[in-house]
Amino acid sequence: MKRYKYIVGVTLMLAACGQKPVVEIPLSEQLAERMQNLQQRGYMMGHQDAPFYGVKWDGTYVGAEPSDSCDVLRTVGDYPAVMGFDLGGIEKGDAKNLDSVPFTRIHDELIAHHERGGIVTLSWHPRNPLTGGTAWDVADTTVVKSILPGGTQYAKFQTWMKRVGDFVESLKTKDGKPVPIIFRPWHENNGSWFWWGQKLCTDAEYHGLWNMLQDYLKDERGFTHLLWSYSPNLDGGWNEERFLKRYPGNDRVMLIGEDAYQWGTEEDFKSALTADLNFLSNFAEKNGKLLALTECGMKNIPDSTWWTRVLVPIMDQYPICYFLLWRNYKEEYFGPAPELPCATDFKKLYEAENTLFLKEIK
Ligand code: BMA
Repeated sequence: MKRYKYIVGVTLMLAACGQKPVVEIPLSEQLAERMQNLQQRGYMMGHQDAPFYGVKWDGTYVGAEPSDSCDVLRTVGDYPAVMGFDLGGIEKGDAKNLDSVPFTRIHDELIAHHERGGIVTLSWHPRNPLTGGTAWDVADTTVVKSILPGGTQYAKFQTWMKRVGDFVESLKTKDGKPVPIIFRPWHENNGSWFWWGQKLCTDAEYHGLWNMLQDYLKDERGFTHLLWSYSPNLDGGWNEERFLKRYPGNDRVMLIGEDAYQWGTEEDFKSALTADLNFLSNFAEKNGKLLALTECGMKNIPDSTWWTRVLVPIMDQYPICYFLLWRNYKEEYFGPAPELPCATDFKKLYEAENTLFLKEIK
């Protein structure tokens, strides 16, 4: 990671002397350095789909202007530092994503968050290219194979990648600069609930899938502003041998993390997350990668002190850059809202010195 500092330092020196730097630092590396520096001060708070809807309100997606509302803002008076958005549906040329948010709104809100100084991340829940079902359609185990070279759905998937590429390319600031994005495809791949999951493809097919998308966006489209993030699901049993089986490789990944939800007991969650973070933080350190909880939470927060009692004491022990709570939707929410009993606990989390929200990272 020190490399980023060096390159940025040299470039700034040259710029100060009025000279055009020889090397242009990729935006993804500039973002990595920014995140690494911020990590020295603590971890950023992130929220999925923050500006579109919340537990008690629905933006109804009208109007072209980015909104100024979100549940985190309503609860603590500050935006999350990180906002997550999902591309599911873009592959078919749909006007709205899988959660009914128009892509025009995603486009505007993502840029707006970047322009207000925040950090943005994109996930993708593409439909099943073989059956036409959702990302969760896992009845057929030949889907990944079908989109790789020689497969029956290869041509179709090339079009799907192009649509992703076109949307990503459209994410530019007013002065035409690409917005740096933490890009997080093919997530939770150690589970078997997505068509790219553990039992749905071989290790080689998973690598083929990852590489095909990455090579397309990186080499064919020339995108250097994507910070590639690898995020399997909470596992509880990582060791190097198991983890490396589907890890895309050090030259292909800048951030590692995992999606960690408490679905069962608190004890199980705590022990699995602690075991995973012991492994992941060592791996990240050894290989010069950023570390994050790329998704996390407890659905509908039945325990109103869950964040400060369960999550925070674990996160405090590791060099995590950010944690991203999943979306706040009416019957399924993971973040705070002023109307909820967990609001008090979230304010406590907000006030802790090592939790970073937008105002603290600008
Ligand atoms: C899942 C759920 C779904 C949603 C999907 C993509 O975890 O929240 O309701 O469609 O994420 O956002």
